[in-house]
Amino acid sequence: MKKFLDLGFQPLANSYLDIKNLNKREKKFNLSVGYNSKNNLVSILNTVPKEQMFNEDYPYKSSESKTMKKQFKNLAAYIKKKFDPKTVLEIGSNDGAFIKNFSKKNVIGVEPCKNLANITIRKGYKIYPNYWDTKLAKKISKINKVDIIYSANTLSHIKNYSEIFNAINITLNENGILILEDPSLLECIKKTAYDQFYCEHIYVFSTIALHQILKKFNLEIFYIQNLDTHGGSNRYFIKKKSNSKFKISKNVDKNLKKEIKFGLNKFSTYKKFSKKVESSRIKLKKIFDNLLKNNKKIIGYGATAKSCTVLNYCKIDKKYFKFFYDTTSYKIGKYLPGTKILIKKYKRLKSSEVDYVYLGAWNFKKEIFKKEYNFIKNGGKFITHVPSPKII
Ligand code: DWN
Repeated sequence: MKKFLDLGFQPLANSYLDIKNLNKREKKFNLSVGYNSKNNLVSILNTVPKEQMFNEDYPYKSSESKTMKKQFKNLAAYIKKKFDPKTVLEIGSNDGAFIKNFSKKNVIGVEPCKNLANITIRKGYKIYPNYWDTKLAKKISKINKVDIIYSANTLSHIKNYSEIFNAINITLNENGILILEDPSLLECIKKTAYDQFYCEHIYVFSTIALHQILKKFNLEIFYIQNLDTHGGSNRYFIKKKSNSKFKISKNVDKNLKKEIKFGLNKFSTYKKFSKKVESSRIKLKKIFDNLLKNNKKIIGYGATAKSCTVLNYCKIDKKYFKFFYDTTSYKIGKYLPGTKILIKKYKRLKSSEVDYVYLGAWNFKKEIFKKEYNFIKNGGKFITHVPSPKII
């Protein structure tokens, strides 16, 4: 593993602070990112134990954005129509944004963050409040094997991917389908979206890396959908090698070729990216310094895990911000890790109250701009760092 990026000492991205522990020392780790030329994997070099990140206090809920709810609804309809599965299993079911589109008798969730698991358990869904592993896979497959396994934004969070795929092979029917969805490394590099790296995102996958890893587990990608979500994601449709029911689409090869053409299989590409990250930091800091000098009122929109990386790396803290707005009940009244910026309950933006709004949730720009149409019409401005720092 060769290091190409150092994002400094960072706190745990989703460890929002209570007022009572605002002055306590936070746990920090060195956020460095590397490339492994053997399997083309890009990963963070120092990891945090999973129990410190995914526990009964996990604050992120997938249902907070209309975009994600709609996306999950559409995918569920597609799965029902195309594959007509008897049983669907979701790894990392969060607050149920995906599984709620299925009948309770047809769907199983796995969610180790107990506060989130309880939301869906209370609604009557079958949820295992555990980490996904072979022990749990054996327990589930004793009851029934499943036709579809879906997992969005979860594979990238689990260090031991061998355990994941072994467990999947135990539970998935011979003719079953695995659908994996995660941020695309190609889009991350193209957009200089270095904030895709934080403690929880151990890997940001390229198709080339995943394609290679899956071979070891007798699994293969047969179709890929390129999505807009989370700044550009890939949805991989995967089958067991022995399953001849589904043909491998030409678009798998197209995606592989696109990534190779861009250079995702070369260390020099990542070195170039790291230089762009450094200039992005300088530009963003300059924008904030100028606004502060001119006494502009700045707030943040969407207290994301991604914002933690950006603000701590760029050293933009509570001196610059009045507060952040967020709709998530678990985050309101708390403070962003490291930078200690207060998070307030979301209120519609008014240009008479705020001058500039930093887009922490830049991945939902379309949804947010639609909602804040009046603010923009009345001269309100946003700041973003993706694909390069600017005022919009
Ligand atoms: O992989 C992960 C992704 C899927 O979710 C996790 N590791 C953690 C989390 O990352 P994030 O916090 O960077 O994700 P989002 O989805 O970009 O977070 C959006 C945040 O913005 C949420 O806190 C909700 C908030 N929000 C809001 O306040 N108003 C979002 C929208 C769309 C809004 O209109």
